[in-house]
Amino acid sequence: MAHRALQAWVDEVAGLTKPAAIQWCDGSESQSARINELLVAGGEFIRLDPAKHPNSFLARSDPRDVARVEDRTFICSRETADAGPTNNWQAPAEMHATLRTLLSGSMQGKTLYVVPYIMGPPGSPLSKVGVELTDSPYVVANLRIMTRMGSVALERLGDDGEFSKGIHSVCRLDPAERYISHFPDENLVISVNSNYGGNALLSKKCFALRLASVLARDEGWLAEHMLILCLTDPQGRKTYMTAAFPSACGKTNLAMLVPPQRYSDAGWKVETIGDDIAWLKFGADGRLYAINPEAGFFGVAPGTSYRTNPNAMFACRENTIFTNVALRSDQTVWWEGIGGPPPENLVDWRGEPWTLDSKTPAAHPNSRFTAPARQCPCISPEWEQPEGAPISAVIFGGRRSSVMPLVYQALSWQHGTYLGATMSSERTAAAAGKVGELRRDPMAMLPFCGYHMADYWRHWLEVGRRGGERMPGIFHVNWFRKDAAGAFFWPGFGESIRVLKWIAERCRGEGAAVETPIGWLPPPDALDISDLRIERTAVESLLRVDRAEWQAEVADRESWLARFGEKLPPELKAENDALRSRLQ
Ligand code: SAT
Ligand code: MN
Repeated sequence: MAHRALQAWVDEVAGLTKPAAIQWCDGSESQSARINELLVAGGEFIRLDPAKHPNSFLARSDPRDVARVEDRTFICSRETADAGPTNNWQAPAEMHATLRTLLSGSMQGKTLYVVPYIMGPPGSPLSKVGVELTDSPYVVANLRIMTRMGSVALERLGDDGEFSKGIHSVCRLDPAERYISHFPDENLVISVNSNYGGNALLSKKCFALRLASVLARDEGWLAEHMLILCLTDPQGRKTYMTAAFPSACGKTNLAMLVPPQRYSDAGWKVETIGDDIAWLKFGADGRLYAINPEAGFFGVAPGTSYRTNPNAMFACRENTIFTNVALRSDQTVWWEGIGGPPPENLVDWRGEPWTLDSKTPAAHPNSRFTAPARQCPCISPEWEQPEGAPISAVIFGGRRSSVMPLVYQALSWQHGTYLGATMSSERTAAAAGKVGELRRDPMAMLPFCGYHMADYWRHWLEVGRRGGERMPGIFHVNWFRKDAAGAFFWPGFGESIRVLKWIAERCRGEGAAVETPIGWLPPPDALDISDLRIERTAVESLLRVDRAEWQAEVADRESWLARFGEKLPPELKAENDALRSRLQ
């Protein structure tokens, strides 16, 4: 190993955790096959039918370890104020002491895997290297899909390249001793007592969002919880867009949108560059370019079907790890919402027999597929382009049954930053808390911003000033507005391309819009919906801006913004005040 600092760090962690062996992951087919075999032999992986799901496996997690744990996630910056009111903070020295005790001898009898990986295309100036030290072969198998892992990363690192550090140990999976701790000043994450998703695959939320958001602040770019897509029109013109929605708002479905027949016949296309995370940096021409730092999808299985998202279904046909889904007797997988009636007999996500009379879901609601992005039929041929994709539109959105129109455009970057900062969504049954309750989730980054949220907004404003006229337009969408009977006005799914079309037109300086107190809205005729079976009155309801409702919204935003105290950028307070007066 030529990289002395990396070798020294591996030695130090091994000295503390006392593994029986150390294995460097090279990313090769043969090593990956050996690790998968090991997982099968140990009962952690069940091999699926090799014809129907080649090289694919089912894993079941500990039933108490099935999701990210926000209350056990810490930002251990030097000062409390650097973490801000939306993060848990603990002093770095204290947290290090706690973790040292937990990690002491935690890998005894196990193998410590050294997993170097690149976030982003290998040749891209926007990419960064991370190294995760883990005692979980399950994590290694997932990282091989989710990142560019192994020798390719060591090559990029050379003798002295910089890298982000992650230490992960399964320990005893004790929920009471679970810590997902970030040390932004050391570019380090330490995660103990969980082996699930974003708690354990440290490349994803921990590095690519929490630590990267801090690097982005210091280096003048943006690390965002956004999908990236390319919309191509019949003239062949491409518009690249990013979109940030809170969970359960259809981000993966929008990223993989299938246009309705009339649109695809006419030559419209939506291609995916990423479904979860975007890193955006200025190019030489002063525009913002986005890369997807990941190489795979860690998608929610329930609700995914050939009807709702055929592209995702094709993506996870082979070389895929399924976690906490149900198993059919023919060694294929099943989950609620996969389409068709449930089979009579299943093994549920806990490994227990499941029948039609069972009262609990067969697949865990947060069950997942880990699938290579390259297997997605609608993956953009440009998705690994080193320079990234030039972004024309940034879309925010949430699940709101009232108030929010189908789509509108911000008046400026500053106004758009305010839209992002006050973004909100109603809770669904999938998350803890009261269903229907409004939760503010700025830029969908509430659990993922690695520093003070108000400083993050200030950074957004600064980036906007730097980019000036070249910045993307900012838009807000809401597919979830309901009528008095509680039915959705908007059909959603593929039909949402009609909204993307208007957004692309606006980005080119075309597309009709009316200025309202909240921003630019399409007049009903500017949306291409003549062939949609939707009443004119429904369209008007979707685009209605109700002053009384908006005045209540402004008041609620006022108290939300006030939570950030002294640090709140005055521009955002000014935007809320300006909206209030425009509504009078
Ligand atoms: O578990 S992950 O953080 O990777 C996915 C999610 O919860 O959004
Ligand atoms: Mn996400």
